[in-house]
Amino acid sequence: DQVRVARALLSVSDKTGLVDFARALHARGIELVSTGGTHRALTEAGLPVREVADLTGFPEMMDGRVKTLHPAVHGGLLAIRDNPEHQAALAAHGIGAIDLLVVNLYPFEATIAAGRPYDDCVENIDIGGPAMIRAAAKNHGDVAVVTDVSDYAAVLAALEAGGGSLSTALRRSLAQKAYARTAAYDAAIANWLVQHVEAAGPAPFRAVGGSLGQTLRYGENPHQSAAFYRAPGTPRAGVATARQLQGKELSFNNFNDTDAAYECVAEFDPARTAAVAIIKHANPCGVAEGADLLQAYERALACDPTSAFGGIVALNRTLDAEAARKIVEIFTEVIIAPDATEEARAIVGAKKNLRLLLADGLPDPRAAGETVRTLSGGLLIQGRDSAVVDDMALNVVTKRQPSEAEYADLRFAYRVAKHVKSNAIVYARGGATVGIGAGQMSRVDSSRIAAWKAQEGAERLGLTESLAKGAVVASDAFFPFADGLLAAAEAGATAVIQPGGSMRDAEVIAAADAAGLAMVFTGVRHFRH
Ligand code: 93A
Repeated sequence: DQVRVARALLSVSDKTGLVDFARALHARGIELVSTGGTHRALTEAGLPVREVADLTGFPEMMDGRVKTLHPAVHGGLLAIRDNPEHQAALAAHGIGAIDLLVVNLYPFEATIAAGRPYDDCVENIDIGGPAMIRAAAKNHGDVAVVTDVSDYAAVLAALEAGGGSLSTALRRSLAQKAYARTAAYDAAIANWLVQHVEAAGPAPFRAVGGSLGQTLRYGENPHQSAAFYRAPGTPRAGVATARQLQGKELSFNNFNDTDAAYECVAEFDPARTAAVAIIKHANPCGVAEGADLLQAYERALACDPTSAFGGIVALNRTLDAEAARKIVEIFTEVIIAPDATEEARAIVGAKKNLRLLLADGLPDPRAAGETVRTLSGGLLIQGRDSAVVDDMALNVVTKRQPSEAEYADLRFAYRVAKHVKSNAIVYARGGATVGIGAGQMSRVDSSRIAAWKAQEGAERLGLTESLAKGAVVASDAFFPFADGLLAAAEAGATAVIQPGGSMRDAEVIAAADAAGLAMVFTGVRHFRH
């Protein structure tokens, strides 16, 4: 499995270590061939070296764009040594085999990093280099390909050890490295070029292999460009796969909010209960279970009807006429459901602008998958939060055990809290949210907002007691101090669900006991940002 190296072709932009490497090859009796600049460098160092032009019978032309793109080069790289037909072709056309290819590419990445003009960047796209590299790497059964200056020493050592030959293992590993190099090179070109097509189309999903779903009129704000990309592979049911039956084109914010809404409502098993989530600015402003969708919608709406105006409504069952009739009473941006009855479609149809999306099923909340976001100069990728409260071991840490009804509400509230931006505090009662505090930097502030919402809800109904009274409360992460918990107790909550794990858990548990609360720890945090 050793291949004897008789002839090497060197064509390098980065000439670091070139002369020493070539001198050592020459000392082993290896014939050297190279392209213009490389040839010059070697000649100046006093090494005997042939020009590629000599092999091809063509001069380098078009500013070097065509140097090595010729059968005399590619035939020499691709011919299989023990294939008689290949050998006959070499002989017939006077082509000599090339056993070692040493190439590093035009510095495209460095050129774009230096912010050079467009045409300079284009001129630094290497064509002949990658073509030779890929040819030699394909034929690694007979050819060794070196694409990294830092491999020169190892190759020389291997030649020494092999008495002028290179092993299969080495050729194979060099080939692997070679394809990784040309793949990264092409990716760099594609990612650079994407900025110069369709008004700054966002690149991240292209980088991970997505496909353009639709270009959007603008992004979160009118001065931002935007597009929607489908993730590669088989997508989960949801916004990306949904059919839009009617209404205006979805905006960037619609996509984002509709996704948040549908992921949230998908937490509720339609075989167990009807459920509705109403979303604004990617946060739920009301989530409820119900005997049917109409009841669930009315209860979800009651949580915060002001915020629900212009919201996104997600349902976990086939949209029926009763629910549709109620939903269209107020201005709604988008409705998304697994399906809709004919009658419901007709009712929504009367509202021309209202977008109706049918997703053909609910996404599995437990499914694996990734979430991707950009940061300056990179991407952050993580597994999606597929934890579901039903699978968690709920640990009662207080003297008082939650009642059956409290347990049901604790689970409900934690299910919702997963879909509320951190810090998340959710008050719930009877399978409906009554106060949600989202996206605050302080957990106490989220608690205050949630309690205040529950108070407002009571006032709307003409009640004197806050809706937080007798409710349960969920927190997406542990209470770092007893104050957040005390605020909830003061508002009237009777039971608490939270991950636990604070240094001060003992203090928080003591406060819960003192207030007569029941508290369960889930051991699973639901941060969402
Ligand atoms: O312009 S090219 O794409 N056309 C070619 O045929 C070609 N062959 C080799 N660039 C080509 N190369 C590249 O030239 C090599 O990849 C290497 O980076 C560079 C070496 O040129 P020189 O020896 O003239 O410095």
